[in-house]
Amino acid sequence: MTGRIVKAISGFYYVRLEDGRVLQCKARGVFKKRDINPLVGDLVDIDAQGTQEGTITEVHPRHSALVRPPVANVDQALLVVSLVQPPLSLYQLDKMLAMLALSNIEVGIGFTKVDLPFAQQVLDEVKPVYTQLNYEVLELNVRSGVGLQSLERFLKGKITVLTGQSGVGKSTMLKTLVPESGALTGHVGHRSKRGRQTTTHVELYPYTDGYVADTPGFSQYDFDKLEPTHLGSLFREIAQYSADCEYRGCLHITDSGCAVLAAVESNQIVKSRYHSYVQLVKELQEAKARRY
Ligand SMILES: Nc1nc2c(ncn2[C@@H]2O[C@H](COP(=O)(O)OP(=O)(O)OP(=O)(O)O)[C@@H](O)[C@H]2O)c(=O)[nH]1
Ligand SMILES: [Mg+2]
Ligand SMILES: [Zn+2]
Repeated sequence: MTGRIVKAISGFYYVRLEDGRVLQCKARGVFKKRDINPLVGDLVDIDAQGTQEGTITEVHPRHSALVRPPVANVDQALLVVSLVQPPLSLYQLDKMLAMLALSNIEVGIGFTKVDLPFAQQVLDEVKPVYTQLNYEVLELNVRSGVGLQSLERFLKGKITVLTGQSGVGKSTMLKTLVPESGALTGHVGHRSKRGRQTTTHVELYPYTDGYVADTPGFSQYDFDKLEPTHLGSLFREIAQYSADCEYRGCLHITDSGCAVLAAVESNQIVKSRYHSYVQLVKELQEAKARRY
């Protein structure tokens, strides 16, 4: 029998079969010796023991694997971003888009809380920036169901991770999509960063013919090791213009004759995006300096 690992807790893997049954499984003893580490998202073969339990006998090849959060075969991420409460940070948004680009994951942006005061104004300002860059942009009020159809279309048939900062509405979204997920949603106070209701492990929930997972957020670990000169390739428009840049290894910050700077000056590159880029270059330079 073949199934998908939807959850992993203290040595047990929960494998969902095609008929919807979920079996609690152990991995074959030999996996450890061979350094095979089954992940949530893996397609696996199992031997069933009775109707509730089984043993994983084979892990199918993965097309992708994230380390933190540990999930295999993710097709795409929905970057959940709240327009207000917590307020939108373009810097955080651009940084997360760059991090997802580094992980090679397709990404859509889901702006939440469109129902709250001033959210529409913020949305009108930022939405064109990202649609222009060919990101799929969804507008959502998960509480009242606004935008749910486009969300369903986005999720259909894919394995999707919901990611984004604390308090933006990921768990609320999951609970709306999959009521039985029992996702914990927190009320955001100003400093509820490490609140007990924050999601801590990854679980895939079947939705339409795909899966959705709420994630505790992406690790910055690999990103911090990125060479500052590579950052431009993770910003779609900067990557495009840097092809015309005269300088190899140009950081696109000071040199005259830099095609990216010229595009910023003529407003072909949006200033807020460029600001995020510059700030990130500085962060990466500082991270690099700390390593030596
Ligand atoms: N007005 C409004 N409130 C929302 C919406 N979506 C979520 N909320 C509220 O925002 C708060 C935080 O939502 P959560 O779903 O817990 O946020 P989260 O992204 O899961 O946060 P973490 O688990 O900490 O990462 C809750 O009080 C939700 O009720 C929305 O579309 N509109
Ligand atoms: Mg949550
Ligand atoms: Zn340049």
